[in-house]
Amino acid sequence: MLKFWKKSPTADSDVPADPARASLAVTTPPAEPAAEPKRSWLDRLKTGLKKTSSSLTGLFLRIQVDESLFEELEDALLLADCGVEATHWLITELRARAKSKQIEDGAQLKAELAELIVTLLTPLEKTLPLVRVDGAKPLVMLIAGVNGAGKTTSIGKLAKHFQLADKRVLLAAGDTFRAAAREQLMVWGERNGVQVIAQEGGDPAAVIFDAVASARARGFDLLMADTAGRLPTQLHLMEELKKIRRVIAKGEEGAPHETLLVIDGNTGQNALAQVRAFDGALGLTGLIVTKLDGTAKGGVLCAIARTCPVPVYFIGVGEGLDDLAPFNAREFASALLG
Ligand SMILES: Nc1nc2c(ncn2[C@@H]2O[C@H](COP(=O)(O)OP(=O)(O)O)[C@@H](O)[C@H]2O)c(=O)[nH]1
Ligand SMILES: [Mg+2]
Repeated sequence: MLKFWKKSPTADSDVPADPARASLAVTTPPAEPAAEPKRSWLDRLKTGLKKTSSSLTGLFLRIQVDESLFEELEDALLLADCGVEATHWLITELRARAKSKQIEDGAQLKAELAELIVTLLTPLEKTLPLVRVDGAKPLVMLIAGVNGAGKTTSIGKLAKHFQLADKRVLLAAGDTFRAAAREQLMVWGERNGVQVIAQEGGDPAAVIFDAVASARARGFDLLMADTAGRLPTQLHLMEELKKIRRVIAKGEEGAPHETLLVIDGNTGQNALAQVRAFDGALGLTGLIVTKLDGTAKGGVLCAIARTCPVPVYFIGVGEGLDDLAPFNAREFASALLG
């Protein structure tokens, strides 16, 4: 049985109508308790990437730019999850620049590396479109990823951002394996005053198909479909995801319009295998990289940029409603290099 759920008719009364707030940048909720001053997301990102930034910055304190510095830098980039290809590219370019510009001190070399990282990461910077190319509604987003990557949490955070951009949002609880997953999405829905379409058990493709029909019939701007976590090696589950995609495509012109993979920023080089496998199965349009506030080393974005460049729409920097920020190459590079 399909369940329709909404918190209270007044729940979205705090959604501002000001289109100037339509940017997806981080916003401060009016009712959040102010036990301690909330740090900006950039601060949280910087703290999260501290380990990487201090090991890199430490190297640049050297007075002399010599061969051993490049070698240690190479090791540090590999340890920071940059991967072999991106590390090789960065070091090769850095050597060339150091030579052509006759760089002799660490600070100057660090500035060059920062610019190279920005160059590497900039192609990943892209704004998630909130309207369809054909102008019709709804824009359907399918969210996939391994278990615990942060899919449901990111959907909850995005629902709020989209509402602040004056969009009417509907959520589909496509993780039908676990009752807890459905409940979790409903809690996020409740926090935002957003409706959730859910079904007890059953076929995730059918739940999402119904949600698409409902979103269209009721004029919603956006539909975000959650899915159960799966590993790329679980082939039957990857097939199920392809089926979900096919069924959505039958239900709505051009849908899903966005197919997003959520990656845990702590996954290291395995993130690349995830991007490749999910891209192969679904054709990804974007990524959300979560948990960059914890023990993540951050270099994984360089690896993605170099070997499987799928746009990174958002990065997650905490568990709260506001802890999601649009990816910005320059800010990220500055956090990575401290
Ligand atoms: N620190 C931190 N935790 C996060 C972030 N995103 C999600 N989480 C946590 O990761 C756990 C798994 O998230 P969930 O959304 O249930 O993952 P799912 O299985 O992919 O749906 C939860 O405890 C979340 O609170 C993030 O950006 N930072
Ligand atoms: Mg989930």
